[in-house]
Parts: sequence; structure tokens; C-alpha cells
Amino acid sequence: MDNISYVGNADVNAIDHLYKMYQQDPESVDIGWKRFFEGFEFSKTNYDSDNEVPENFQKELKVLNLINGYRTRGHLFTKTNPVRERRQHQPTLALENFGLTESDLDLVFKAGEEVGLGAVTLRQIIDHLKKTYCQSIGIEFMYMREPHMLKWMLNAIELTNRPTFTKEQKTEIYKKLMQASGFEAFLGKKFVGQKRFSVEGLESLIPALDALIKKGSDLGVEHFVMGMAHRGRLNTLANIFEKRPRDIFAEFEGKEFDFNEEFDGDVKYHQGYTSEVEKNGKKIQLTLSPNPSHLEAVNPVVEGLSRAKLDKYFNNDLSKVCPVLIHGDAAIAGQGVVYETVQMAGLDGYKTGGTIHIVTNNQVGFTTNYLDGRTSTYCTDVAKTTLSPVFHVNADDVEAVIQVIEIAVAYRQEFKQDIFIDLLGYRKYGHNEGDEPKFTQPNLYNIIAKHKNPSELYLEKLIPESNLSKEEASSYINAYQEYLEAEYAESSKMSKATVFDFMEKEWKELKRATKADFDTSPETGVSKEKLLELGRKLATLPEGKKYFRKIEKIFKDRLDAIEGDKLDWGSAEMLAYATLLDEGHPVRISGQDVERGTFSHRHAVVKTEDNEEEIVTLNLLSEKQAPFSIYNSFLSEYAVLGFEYGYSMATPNGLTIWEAQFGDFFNGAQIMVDQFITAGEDKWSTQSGLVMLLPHGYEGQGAEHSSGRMERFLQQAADLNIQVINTSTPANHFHLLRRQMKRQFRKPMVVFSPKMLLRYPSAVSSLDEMATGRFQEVIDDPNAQANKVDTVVFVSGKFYYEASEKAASMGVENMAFVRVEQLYPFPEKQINAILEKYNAKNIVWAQEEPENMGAWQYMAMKMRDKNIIGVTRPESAAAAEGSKELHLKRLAGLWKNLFRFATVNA
Ligand SMILES: Cc1ncc(C[n+]2csc(CCOP(=O)(O)OP(=O)(O)O)c2C)c(N)n1
Ligand SMILES: [Mg+2]
Repeated sequence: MDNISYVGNADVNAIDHLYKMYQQDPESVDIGWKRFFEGFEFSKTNYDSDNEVPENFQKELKVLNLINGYRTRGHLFTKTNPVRERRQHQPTLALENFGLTESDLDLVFKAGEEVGLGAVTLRQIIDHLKKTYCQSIGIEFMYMREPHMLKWMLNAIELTNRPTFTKEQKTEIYKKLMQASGFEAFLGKKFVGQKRFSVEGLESLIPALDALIKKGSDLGVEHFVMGMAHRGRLNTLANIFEKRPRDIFAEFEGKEFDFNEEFDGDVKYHQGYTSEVEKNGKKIQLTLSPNPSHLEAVNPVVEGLSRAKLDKYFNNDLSKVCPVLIHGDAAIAGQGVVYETVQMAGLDGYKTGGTIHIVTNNQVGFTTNYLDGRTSTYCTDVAKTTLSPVFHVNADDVEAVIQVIEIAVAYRQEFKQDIFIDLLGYRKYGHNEGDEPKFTQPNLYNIIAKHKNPSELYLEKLIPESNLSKEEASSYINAYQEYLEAEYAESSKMSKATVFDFMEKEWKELKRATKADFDTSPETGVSKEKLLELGRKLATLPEGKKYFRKIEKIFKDRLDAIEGDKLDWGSAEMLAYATLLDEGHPVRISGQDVERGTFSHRHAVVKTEDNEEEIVTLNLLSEKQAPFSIYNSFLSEYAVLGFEYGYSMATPNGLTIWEAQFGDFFNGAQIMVDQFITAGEDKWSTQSGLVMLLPHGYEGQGAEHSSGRMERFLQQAADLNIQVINTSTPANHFHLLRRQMKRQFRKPMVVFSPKMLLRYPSAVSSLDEMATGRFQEVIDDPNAQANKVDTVVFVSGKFYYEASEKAASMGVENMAFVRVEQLYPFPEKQINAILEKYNAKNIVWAQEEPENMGAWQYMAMKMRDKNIIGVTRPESAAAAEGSKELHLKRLAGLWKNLFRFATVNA
């Protein structure tokens, strides 16, 4: 039975058995077979309905089995590769593999109705199937599980077969193809040997994107958000986004950017772009996300950008925004973030109504042949994770490419799910224009050198069809070349290259930060009455519902904390959100288990005990409030952080937060931090107010539950790129979160958030501390008497409590414990003021992290003129000790080291 769906093992008895099962219970067989039997139930009605299956009915079954064979395996026998023979796959679709013979070819079969032909000969059926499934398009879709979707797809491909384009449409397609080739040829001529990552061999990408936008806009899409790597990006910018070629040429000419000094910029094929184009009389918004070299990393960022646009402008109408991801064949197969992104597609917190994935498949990754690039048959096999259909299409057959693009966008609009197009072409040159491909693929590149480009091939088809004359084509080619020449002339007059504002519309109210902006923090207090009003609302569960007793207690404690003026971390955090929501700033939080909170401190979402109704008190504040969204993420860091980064880039007015389960796990998303979060503004002049909450602190929980790797962020801190924070009080956390929305610019922020302090009796704040004031970058020691202090110990986060309490227990009075709550931007003025106040003999940085981690090396650098002394755990390869015992032992060593400065005996 296992082999029954393989046509090579087609055994009529087995099918007969399956059919009997189907008759007893249609649900007992696979959907493919169910569909298959449904389709020819009609045949049966024409035969005697006794239990014996007559011979001609058996033959009908064989023909149906053959139809099924083409549908499921036809894609293995296509002509989709323009430059190579395809690999051989077994079993083939030969007649004998279905128990049929040549002599059956001219018999008439009712099974033809299954493919919309009516009763016709087997020859006609096969001819139709070959045209549909085994020419320039190969389709994988029979694994789709929903019958209505399967039916839609069958209709789209079998009934439409090859569409006939009008003369005008063909001319349009030709023009786009000609522009794609013409643009590359022009760059090749003017900028010899410069990297441009030519699209040649896959030029049909350009008419494909053009058709995608046209068809998509006909079907209601108003905004396309795209992500793509190097290949064909400049061509896409010029011919799809309508970026002026002169601006691209100015970049090729190496002109300086017209921008401030600190801006480092990025290579021309990484910059983002936003534009508005007109298609069929409609204005369509196009966004191309900036992109680092790290292949596929942009995928979740595009999804986040798309989701933000859906939430903000379209009330979550998924038909209005369409994400498009363009992948390389090697990258899509090799990079795990593709899988993570695909897994997000249907999740409540992340869905964007289906992504159109296009693979620019040139059958090679740099020098690596596709055979060494993957185990799966196709580079797109990740699509099967979500049972998404895949079209493999010969990139030389541009009409076939347009056909599948149009089906894909219609499918996406109909079902709001992902779909893949594997555009199979070749790479005309080496990896870049200075690279020699014959070192590694001599045979293939001999063939490619002689292969005509797709626009020539298309012209050769159009001329005999009388759809285009040679003269007309020449006039189009000449006009385009003249246009490029004119643009080239303009570019040489430009003194600087332009930096384009990415998503200017969203960001026009905001400015860029300067150093002076960090001298102090803005006022972020909220009146006590307002805090009490909002606090009561967020801490009161709606009446008339049944709650778990422990939850009622937590909410009562929260209310008591607010009314009793002793706010713990969780209450202060919730109040920060409530006030921001009340002031019109949407708040979005995602991460693993964030709804309750990993450490059970948040309870932003409460489930009723009897029917699991979700109660979110932060959405019950007032009619006018901004929305609060909180989502438990799936178990990913890389894609989720990328998504939230993208979301924040499109949502300057909202607070976007990603929380790690423990800070230790953030490094699964290290690429997002290095390539986007810390460097985005410097490379692409984009801004983001993303907040990363990384639970951090040495509490004896082991090597992977202790450290958010502060040292890594501090090493990257430069040019005011991020804010690195380790706060110690609920009130400061409150001001910190509010500050993020109350400045005229946005900066990503990483917060080493506490675990222990969530329930630490002395880590509480009063409403007064939140009603006035601002975020304090540095907090002086409230207990120190300046005249007694000869040693100033700078500390950070929860370690303050441990160190100062230890000192108090020892009766130490000569040491002041000063908290550096903001590590970067370095609060130099505030630190100097404190040092002046104490005029101490010893200046110490004390931390619980090992010597090679934490903020020590950074502080040593920032305070190198102050003879600062470091007190740390000993250097360590692992981030923390593996047991509580060893943790305590090392802590004892740390105290010994620190309190050598004490003037009392320990
Ligand atoms: C994550 C990552 N690893 C390695 C590289 C280096 N690299 C640049 S292009 C390339 C090959 C990409 O092949 P493919 O995805 O097929 O795109 P193509 O250049 O063929 O269009 C590699 C390995 C990179 N940019 N990113
Ligand atoms: Mg490739």
C-alpha cells in the first residue's frame, strides 16, 4: 500500500482496493486519491453498479491514474532548464508504467472529463497533459491538503493551459525584457569590470515583476514590500522601482554621498528604496528593504515591514499589502532563516497574507554547483513545509513566466498563503563581473557563451507570429539606449550621489539624533492621578468571568502595589505601556512566552478558567487608546527579531519590543543585531526604535541562563547607534520605556532586563518617582556620605543590590556604589559630576560577569584616563558556572576582591 501513489507501481488491484475503501468512507483515503475517485465517479455511473469492476472501467481507472501521474510527477519531466539536460527521474510517465499500451492511444476515455476535455482519445489526453505539465512549466501542488485550493489550482493550470496574450501585451513583455538586457549591457559597457551582479540569464525577472505588480494591483494590492539580494537588484531598481538611472550611475562613478560625515553608506546593491509607480491608472507603493550581504536575512524584515503597513494603513486587510521575496537558488536551500520565515506565514502575530517567493535560479552559488548545494531535489523544497505550491519555470520562456506569476498572485490574493516560483535560468558571467566562471564550470559556460539572450529569443518568436517587427523592436531598443545615454550625461553633472530617505512618509516627523540629544533624557513623568486611573484599569479583571484563583491574587497584588505606592517591576512596566497607549502610541511585544512572561511577572494576557477567553486589560483602558498587541512567538530568535526590526522601521510612532526567553538565546539572531540593528542607520540611514529585552544576571542558573552578552553590544556601540541599558529600579524602567517614544528620533535599545529584581523586596518604586522626572542614566549611591567615601564603585543592574547590601552588612562606609544604568551612549557628564562630588582615591568598576565579558573592557576604555580598576569574576570560556555551588564560590571570591578596598574588616 505504501507505494500506491507511485505510478510505476500502479497496480489495478491495489487501486481497486483503495477505491473500495473510498466507497466505504471517502475520508479513509488520501486527499489526492479522494479527489481522484470523486473525479471519475461519473464514469462508474455509466457502468453496471454491481461489485465487479468491468474491464473497460478498469482501463478508465488506469487512465485516471495516468492523469494523476502527470499531476503529481509531471514536474520531473519538464523542459524547464534552458541550458542543461535535466536529471533523470524514475519511474517515468511512459504508458506501460500505467498498465496501458500503444494500442490504447486511439481509444476514447471518459476520464478525459477529469481534465476538462470530455470523452476523448488517450492520445489527446496525453497531449493535453504534456502541454500542461511537461513543457516550460513544472508544477508541484498535489500535496495541497485543502480540496477547494487544489481544485482552484487544477482549474488555473489545466483549464487555462497556455494563455494567449494580445499583441499589446506581448509588446509590453518584450519591452520589459529588452530593458532588462539593455540596462545590463549599458552598465557593462560604461563601467567595465565593476560589480553589478547582472541579472543576465534571468532577465525575465523584470517582466515578471512588472506583471506581478500589474496583476496584483488589479486584484487589490496597493503596496508591495520586497526583499532581494544582489542579483538583479540594480536592474529591479531601475526598471521596476523607476529609480533614475542617473542616480545609479552616480553611485557607480564612486561619488560621495550627499550626507553628513558620520554616515558610512553601503554598496549600491544594498540600499533600500521606496517609490510610487502607476499601473493601469492606479498608484502603487513599492518598498525595497535595505539588505545586507548576509543572504536571506532580509526575509523576516520584509515580513515585519509588511505587517506594520497592514496594521497601520489597512486595518489588517491582508489583500492590500503583498510581500515579495526574491531568493538565490543556493541561498534559499542553505539558509535556515528561510525555513523560519516560512513557518511564520500563518501565525497570528506574524501573518502577512502570503508571500510571493521568486527564486532567481541560475543553478549555481558563486562557484558551487547545485548538486553540491542541497540534498533536496529542488532548491524550493522548503515550500512543502507549509504545503505551498511551487512553479518551476523556464526563464527563457517569458510568456510562461508571466503566466505563472499571474497565477501566483491570483492564488495569493485568493487564499492569502505563500507561493513559490522557481525561475530557472543561468548566470551569463561569473559570480560578479570580474569573476571567471570557466575555472569551475567550463562545459556549462561554453554552452552559455553561445546561448542567445531571452529578449533575442522572444523577438525570434514574435516576428513570425507578426506580433512585432524587427524595425519596431529596433526602435524600442534605440529609444531605451538613448534614454540611458541621456541619464548617463546627467549623472556626470552630479557632484554627489544621493542618499534616499527610506520610507520618507513614515519618518517625516522625526529627525536624526545628535550627540547633544543624549546629554540628558526628556521628561517622561505622568501625573499621579493618571497613573492611578490607568493602574486601576490594568490591574482590574473584568467582572462576571471565572478566573484561576492564583491569577486573581496576582491582579489583586498588582492593584495593591499601585494603590499602596510600592510598585514592583511588572507593575511599572505595565504602567509604562498603559501611559503610552493612552497617549496614542501603539505597543507591540513579541518573543517566546511573552504574554505571561517567562518569569511569570507580566500576565499581559489572562485566560478565563472555564473557556480560555483571552483578557488583555491593557486593551480595556479607553475607547481612544492605541492598540496593545502581544504575541507569544514561535521558537525562533533570528526570524522573530528580524520581523520586529522590520516592524519598528515602519512604525516610528509605536513601541516595538522583542523579548528573549533568556538573554543568552539572542545570539541565534546575531546576524540581525550585527547587520541590521546596530549598523542599519550607518549603512542605510534608516532608523528604528526597536527595544530588545534580554533577561540577564548571574544567579547560578548555568552557562546558558545567565548572560545576554553585554560585551558584544558594547563592542558594537559607536556613532550613537544603539542604547545599551541595565536598569535597577522599576521607576527607571518606566521612564526608559517611555523615553523611547518621547524623543524626536528613534534608536534601537537593548535592555539587560532583570530576573531576580522582578520580585526583589528592595527593588520597588513609588508613584512619585514616575509622576515626575526622567530616565536617570546614572544613579548616585543614596546611602553614601561623601566625606567618608574614598572609593567609588561603579556597578550596573541587579549587582548593585548585592554589592551595596553586602557592604551595608559589613558596615562599610568608605565605598559608594554608583549605578551606571545607561552604558551607551556613555553618560560622561553624569559620571564626571559624581566623580567630582566624591573626589575618591580609588575608582572601581565591579561586575558579576567574568573579566572577558560584561562591561569591564568597555568601561576600561571609556574611563582609561581615570585609572579605573576592574573587579570581575575570573576570565572564563563559558558565560557562567554550571552549578549554584560554583556560582556562590566565585561570588565569594568576587566579594573578597571588591572589599579589599573596605576600611572595615570583612
Ligand atoms: C550568509 C552568507 N553566506 C555567504 C555569503 C557569500 N556569498 C555571496 S553570494 C554567494 C552565492 C549565492 O548564490 P545564490 O544564492 O545562488 O545567488 P546568485 O549569486 O547565484 O544569484 C555567497 C555564498 C553571503 N553573502 N551570505
Ligand atoms: Mg545562484
